Amino acid sequence: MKLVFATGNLNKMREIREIMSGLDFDICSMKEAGIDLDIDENAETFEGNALIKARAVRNALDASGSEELKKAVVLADDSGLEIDALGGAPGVYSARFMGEDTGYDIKNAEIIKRLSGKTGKQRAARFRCVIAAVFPDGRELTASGCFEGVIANAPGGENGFGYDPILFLPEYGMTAAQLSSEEKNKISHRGKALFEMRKLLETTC
Ligand code: ITT
Repeated sequence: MKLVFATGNLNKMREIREIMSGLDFDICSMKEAGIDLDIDENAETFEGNALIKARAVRNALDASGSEELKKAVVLADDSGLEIDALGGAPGVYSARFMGEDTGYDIKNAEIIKRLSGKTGKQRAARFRCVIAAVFPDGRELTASGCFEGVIANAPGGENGFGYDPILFLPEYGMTAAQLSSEEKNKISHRGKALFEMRKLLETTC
């Protein structure tokens, strides 16, 4: 089955390929499928935005003229960091928090600053991910996953991307950016959502 991923985020795409490797899916990014779209993610939920992205790319593939791409299933990932002490922010605005072009060293430092004085469970946070699938016949599926932790007192680790250096995982005694990519993919929001989606695709198709 050909799967086209509706993401322009190269770090997500790398993780998606790692998680789906060895399976019987022919995976490509929207860029590799020749689709260049600026999608307005204007929903207020991860599920809503994942569906907006997947539907937009599905429509673009229909218009592409390629018979192979017309039959592809489009998948999209919408994800973000939810911090309890900030009322769930940045949440669906994770990529846009402090501006899309602001570096994650600055965004992460600002989050740590906003949590100053908070300890233990007051620092609870999690990554959430919703994967949406849109089929050529219009059917839609969604699957979700979450990755629980607390906001670290200081950023740590060089692996991963985005907010990984500030999500501290008490069970592992390290941040998400200190896990290897293999370890992160096994327990992450994205790993869990994709595992669920794989099962749905296998039973649906
Ligand atoms: P696409 O919409 O093109 O997929 P995006 O980066 O804009 O790419 P989102 O709108 O889903 O994606 O925003 C997700 C943001 O949440 C992402 O840019 C990171 O800042 C953060 N994020 C999501 N998953 C993460 C992870 O595994 N580790 C660290 N940060 C993550």
